[in-house]
Amino acid sequence: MEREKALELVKRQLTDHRYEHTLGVVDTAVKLAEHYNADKKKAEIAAIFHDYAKFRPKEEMRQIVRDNQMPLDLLEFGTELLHAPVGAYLVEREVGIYDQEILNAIRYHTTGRPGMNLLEKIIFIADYIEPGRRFPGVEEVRQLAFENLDKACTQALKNTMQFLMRQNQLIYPLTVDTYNDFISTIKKREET
Ligand code: DGI
Ligand code: FE
Ligand code: FE
Repeated sequence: MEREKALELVKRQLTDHRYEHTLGVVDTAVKLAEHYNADKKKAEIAAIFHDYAKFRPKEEMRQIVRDNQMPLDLLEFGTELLHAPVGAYLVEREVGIYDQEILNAIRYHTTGRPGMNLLEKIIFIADYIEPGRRFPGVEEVRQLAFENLDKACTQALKNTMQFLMRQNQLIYPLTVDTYNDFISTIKKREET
């Protein structure tokens, strides 16, 4: 799909602020794809659509989770998690994107998952470091992103979990699994 067509389709789904965030994610994801020799076109499309479902009514998202064999525990960990898997579903159904790599990058952009591939890591980290992001610790992850993508993901996950814990929020088990997977992968790599 052409960039301009994709942007037009997603703009209608988002607020102006969230659209600006999306443009930042696109720019960052394409730069990371260039840097790490990933598929730039897939990175661009995944970034454009990563928050496609962000403003769907909560009940519609819950219904989509229940009706489509998505993990039911998603419903117990707060509504913020739903837009990622529901986004992957809607981008396939409403936009007609069938590329599983793109859909998985959207599906796992909030929690990550163990064994993430390059495209998934790029979207995950581009979402975290795009120029509009201003939270504590983001500068460190911005630096790491172009030096060591796995360490950048680990740090982003750590920051997110610390943020959630400070607010007494639930941490979704997949987020913890992703963090552990990065830690053990990095450990093994440094031992050899
Ligand atoms: O959609 P964005 O705001 O661009 O970013 P995102 O998709 O990473 O979503 C961030 C939100 O998701 C933020 O409010 C924290 C929340 N979140 C991320 N991981 C978890 C989580 N919420 C819970 N309850 N558990 C998690 O593991
Ligand atoms: Fe998101
Ligand atoms: Fe986002």
